[in-house]
Amino acid sequence: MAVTRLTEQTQTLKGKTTEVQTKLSSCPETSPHLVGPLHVEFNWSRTMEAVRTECGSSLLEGGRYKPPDCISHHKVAIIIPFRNRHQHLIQWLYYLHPVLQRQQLDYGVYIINQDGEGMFNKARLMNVGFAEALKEYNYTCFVFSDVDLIPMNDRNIYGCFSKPRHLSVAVDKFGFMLPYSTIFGGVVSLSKEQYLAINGFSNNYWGWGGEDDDIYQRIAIKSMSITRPDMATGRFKMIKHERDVHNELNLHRGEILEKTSSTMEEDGINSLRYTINKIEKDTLYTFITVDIGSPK
Ligand code: BGN
Repeated sequence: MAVTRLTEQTQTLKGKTTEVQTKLSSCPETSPHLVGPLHVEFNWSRTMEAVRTECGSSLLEGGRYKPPDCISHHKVAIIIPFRNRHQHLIQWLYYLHPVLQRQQLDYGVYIINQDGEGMFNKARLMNVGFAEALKEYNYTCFVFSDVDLIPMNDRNIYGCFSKPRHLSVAVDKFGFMLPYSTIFGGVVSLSKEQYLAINGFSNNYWGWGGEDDDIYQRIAIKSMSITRPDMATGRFKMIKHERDVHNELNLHRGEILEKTSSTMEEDGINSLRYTINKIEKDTLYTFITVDIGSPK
């Protein structure tokens, strides 16, 4: 399908600016720019400024990108729940921007930063990312990623498919294997429809653990299944770190998880409450600082 996009402004001889319409077609099914396995290592330290210089020239403000020569199949908001992980963010941005561009995605990167020092709530931050990204652009696909997970193969597409997708299937930390068959954490993608069908994520997991199993439950309860790449394509490196402060193991996670089927219709994107404290536009990302409240 040919789509018209205003792509250029040209100067006429008389110095007047005219807009030239260029017909763009859909991007190919598989991007010709993919290279496969990637070398990933973390024994370097670049500044954010250096990454901006290296990766920023192709980006629009807020960490936005569209392929210049075709219309992407995927309009993707990448949502990263965040607090106090500046070094990891530098590494994530350095590795991911080139990958996402080789994948010919129409994408934006949203860092959802939990304000304050209260207990961390990753799933609630991911819900905020969904809501805030949609205020900016008609995204059709949402990739939720931990800030410390870097893909080792660019054929692992950060897009959406006919089923919710688990992308980080072979993480070095777990010996490049699934730790258990229903794991659905790390890096996952859901289309807007798939996400809304499960009422987004639970808002009630404070601290570490369980929120990803809850998402899996929601998908299963709605009679959906998940897809995964093969174990070679789905390899990831995790940046090693200590457990964050104020993200202690959630001792209630088991009991909340048992009740998912009876609570999910009332607990999710439809019950999300939050206050945006700041939105900052960097070349490499949109940084949203949010007050998500505290456990009742
Ligand atoms: C599981 C956690 C997940 C976590 C994986 C991998 C729970 C729920 C117990 C009822 N699930 O054990 O949240 O992503 O380990 O670390 O703790």
